[in-house]
Amino acid sequence: MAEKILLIIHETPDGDTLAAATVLSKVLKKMGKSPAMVCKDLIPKPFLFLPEVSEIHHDLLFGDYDLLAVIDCGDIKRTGFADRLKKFSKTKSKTIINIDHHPKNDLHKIAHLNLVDYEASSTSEIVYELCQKMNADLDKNLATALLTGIYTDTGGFKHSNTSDKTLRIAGELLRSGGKIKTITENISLNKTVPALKLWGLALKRMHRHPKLGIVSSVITREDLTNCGATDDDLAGVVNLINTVPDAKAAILFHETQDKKIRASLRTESDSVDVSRLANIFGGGGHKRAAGFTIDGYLKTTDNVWQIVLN
Ligand SMILES: [Mn+2]
Repeated sequence: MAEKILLIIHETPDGDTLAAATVLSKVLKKMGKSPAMVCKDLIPKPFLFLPEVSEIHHDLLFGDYDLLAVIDCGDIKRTGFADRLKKFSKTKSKTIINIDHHPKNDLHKIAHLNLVDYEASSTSEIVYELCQKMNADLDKNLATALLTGIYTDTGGFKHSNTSDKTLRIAGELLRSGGKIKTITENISLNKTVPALKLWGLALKRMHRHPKLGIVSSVITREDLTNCGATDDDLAGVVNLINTVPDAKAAILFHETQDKKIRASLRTESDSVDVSRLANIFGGGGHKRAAGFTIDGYLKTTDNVWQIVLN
């Protein structure tokens, strides 16, 4: 039986990976285990209300652990620790468990156990079922956390990955004392003036491609500085431009801190799979939400935006 367990949260963490990992951490502690959590990147402010987030490390020695659980990562690269993970997988008597709902998951190649459900709305939904099987007692804070993971990955129960099972589980989490209001207050209704200014810029620059029916917008580093906004404020911008009813897909291009361009893709169309487009550029994700990163910067001439490759 593994005692020292490391939970890996994916880079640029979202509500789902954070909720699933923090709840598992708490449940494992109650079972007398010694879990730890690691995430390469900083935790975005809206998720600081989740239990245990203050205990997330940004780096740890993998060799100190018997078991790694990779949470909601989609692929090895997204863990942020690809090389170390591959090395760990080759070490005798060490185990990797992959807990995820992303399709085309290459983690299964190195994981010893895959708890993967493509039909699940979120990894939090899978973790809920795991908790049920382990007879773990979910208090109101843990219920709110899992509800946060489900809420964020379903776009507040608006995306079509919201199944009857998702809503049944959400109902059970509410019955355990989970609070929707805590989630909306922290995540949806806490927009600051800089964040809204940034949204304004993104809306102003929206462009609809006449033939492809793709709606896009751009945000540069300079925009963030001018608005006084942070990277956390970018969350939600692509979902906002994805509200155009007849658009095939929405893409937001934004410059990252490490001088690259991150493209976030969304679609509401049943006939479009944005992960296929993301795959072409070395990215990945789901049918309805995906992303990729390119080495370059954004440039404008006469209100026409261009991606300049480095
Ligand atoms: Mn997820």
